[in-house]
Amino acid sequence: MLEQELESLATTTYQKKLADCTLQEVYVILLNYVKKQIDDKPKIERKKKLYYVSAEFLIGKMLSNHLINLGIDQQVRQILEKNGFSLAEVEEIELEPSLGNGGLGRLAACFLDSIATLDLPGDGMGLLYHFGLFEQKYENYKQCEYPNPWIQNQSWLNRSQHVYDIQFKNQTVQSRMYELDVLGYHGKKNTLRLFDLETVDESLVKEGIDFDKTAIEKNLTLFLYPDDSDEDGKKLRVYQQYFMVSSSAQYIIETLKQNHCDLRKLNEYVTIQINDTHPVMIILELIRLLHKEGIILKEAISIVSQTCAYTNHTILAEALETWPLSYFEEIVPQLVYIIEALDAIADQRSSLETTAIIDAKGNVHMAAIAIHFGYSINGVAALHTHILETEELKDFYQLYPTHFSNKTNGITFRRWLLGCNRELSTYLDKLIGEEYKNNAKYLEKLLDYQNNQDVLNQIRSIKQLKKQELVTYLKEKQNLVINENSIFDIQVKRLHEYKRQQLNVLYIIYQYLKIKGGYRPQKPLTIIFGAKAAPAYVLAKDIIHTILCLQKLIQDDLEVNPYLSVVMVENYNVTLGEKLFPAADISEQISLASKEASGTGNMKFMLNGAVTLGTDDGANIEIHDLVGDDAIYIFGKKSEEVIAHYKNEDYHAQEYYQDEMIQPLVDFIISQPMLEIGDKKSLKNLYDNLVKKDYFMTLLDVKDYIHTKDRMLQDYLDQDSWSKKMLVNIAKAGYFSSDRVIKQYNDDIWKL
Ligand code: 26Q
Repeated sequence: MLEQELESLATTTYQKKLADCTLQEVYVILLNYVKKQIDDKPKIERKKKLYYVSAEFLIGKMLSNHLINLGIDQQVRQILEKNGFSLAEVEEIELEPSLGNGGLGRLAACFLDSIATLDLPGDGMGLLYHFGLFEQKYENYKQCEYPNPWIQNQSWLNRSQHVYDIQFKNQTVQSRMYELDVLGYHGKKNTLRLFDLETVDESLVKEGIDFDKTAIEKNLTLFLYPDDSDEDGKKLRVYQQYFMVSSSAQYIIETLKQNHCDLRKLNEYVTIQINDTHPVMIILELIRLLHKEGIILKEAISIVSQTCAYTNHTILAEALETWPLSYFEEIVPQLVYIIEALDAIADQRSSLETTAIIDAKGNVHMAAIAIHFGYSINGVAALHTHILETEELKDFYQLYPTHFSNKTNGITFRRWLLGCNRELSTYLDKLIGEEYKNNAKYLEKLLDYQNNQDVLNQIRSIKQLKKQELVTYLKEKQNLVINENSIFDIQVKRLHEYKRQQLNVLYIIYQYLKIKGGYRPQKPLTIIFGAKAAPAYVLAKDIIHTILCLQKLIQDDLEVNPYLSVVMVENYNVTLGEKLFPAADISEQISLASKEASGTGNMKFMLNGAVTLGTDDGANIEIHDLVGDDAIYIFGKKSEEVIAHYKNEDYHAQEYYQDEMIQPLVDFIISQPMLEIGDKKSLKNLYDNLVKKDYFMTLLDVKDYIHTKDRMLQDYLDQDSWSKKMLVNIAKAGYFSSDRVIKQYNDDIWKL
């Protein structure tokens, strides 16, 4: 049946038999077949609808995901194989949509999957960036950035007939909506709506990722978060944000009117989840549009306040957006009277400077708008929410205690288990049954087998298979050579000082020097990194440079390379993540306690049987609570101590650097062998920073990190006890299904 349909598509499209098609043609046949299947699926409909507004949706490739959710992946796999193809090679044709930076964008994608799976009506709203986040390449051991065009002629995107005028002070541009189907697991569908500038001009980009930042009518949807280190870049962000929220708000109101809904009852029909501060202007725009519809301002403000909910993803001060009021005057003056009205109301509710919308310097605090004029605010892990309530947002918490709640993040098991680790999921199917696919809690059934030798062996051999697959893939794609019989220790995430890739760097140096001194580890270790640095983040790029220099140094050192290697994969993205998580033995989650709001990579590793080496931060704490002391390795200072150091200003890197164990490690960064490979300025910058500033307290935790990691590597050698740790991690990962989180959002916040 399915096979006949694919054959007939091959005939009508290419006048060939399926077996004679090229991979490209097979991909297009599958694309069209799946799109048609999805067309026939009903939309999820109820009285009230959720709009999840986000500047990022890091959705990953769609083909396999759709096949899984349609329940036809096995069948398609077999048909392809019968005709001489593999699904894996067909997947390679599809380009990954480049619509996010990291955690926040990937979370939005997992949430859409779970919302549809739970049969809740909820659409994503965002932007269609043509070049998305830059593509990373290494040249001379340094990160270089290139545009990342990902929109193919034949793609999952559907162009809609919805076009909106977006009014800026100096010009009006048009926004067109594109749609992507979001399919629930064995279920119905929702839509991801992405807005694009009608007059966008890709030819504006000539070399690298540079372009004329002032040509708004051509550039608005070219890139995700263009470098905002200069004035024009910052303003472009304001243009992008307004474009996104005005398009979304116009679509929402148009839809309500079509359905003859009373706009005064907006909150009975609509709820809007604002993903971080980036879409906060939707509050202002909705108030403006309701006011324009004849609703008095005061009432419009009240209606919108009952409709919007905000999620905070970070406590890093620099990420909490503020814009000078003058930007609004210059770009979207129609919002200024609303900001001033909201500011006046906020002042009446509290006279504290910490909760002001417009501060004394004339800056507009986007988070303050969302908290005063929304009905819910949540953090993304227990510790994170606690810190928001007691530290960062404590004055808001005093004002609106009932608006605060915690929603610990989650991940979709469709992509992060069924999709990326079919061997593990089919093994689980046989062992514990398939209930866990609908209720991830059932993964705990696996605990019954923690002393079963055969099960432990099976889990270990699946891990070995995934390691071999990764080795083959990275050899083919990036010409990297990895010993499949080594321990795979993986740290993949955006590059940021607070995530402390530099701590891992110091461990590498420690291990390198030990081997140079005659130590011979029993089992070789491969430390794998993947990370992009923001183009203007100099120190982050210097850390990448240091890692690439170490990679080269160790690769060329015959004395060391049998025991230790460092691999930094290029252009880490969702697709690479799908290969890396299943292959990991050790999951590095080593942020400075209090700084990583949640983390979600930690959950993907855990679900695939890696053991966490982490600090008491974000969701690591909840992983620890679930798996117990024996199946996780926790080190470093607790968040209270870290927060106290910041308050008392009593952390001085210099004092830690003086230590006889630490000093040689830091010094090695600017040693002769490193300088022979790398760039002095860059290496020296990292060295100086660690010795003199070290804002994220790397040296505070380095000794504990080294000792804990050594202990972990030692424990790895006891294969059975290690396999048991793997099993416990998999069994307990059910809590981190995004289905659980979405149910909580719906029960507590959306009430769809
Ligand atoms: C803000 C202003 C100017 C320029 C850029 C930004 C900006 C861009 C992206 C600020 C923040 C982001 C992204 C943040 C992010 O990804 N946060 C992560 O969210 C995850 C999902 O909740 C958490 O698991 C991570 O802990 C958190 O770091």
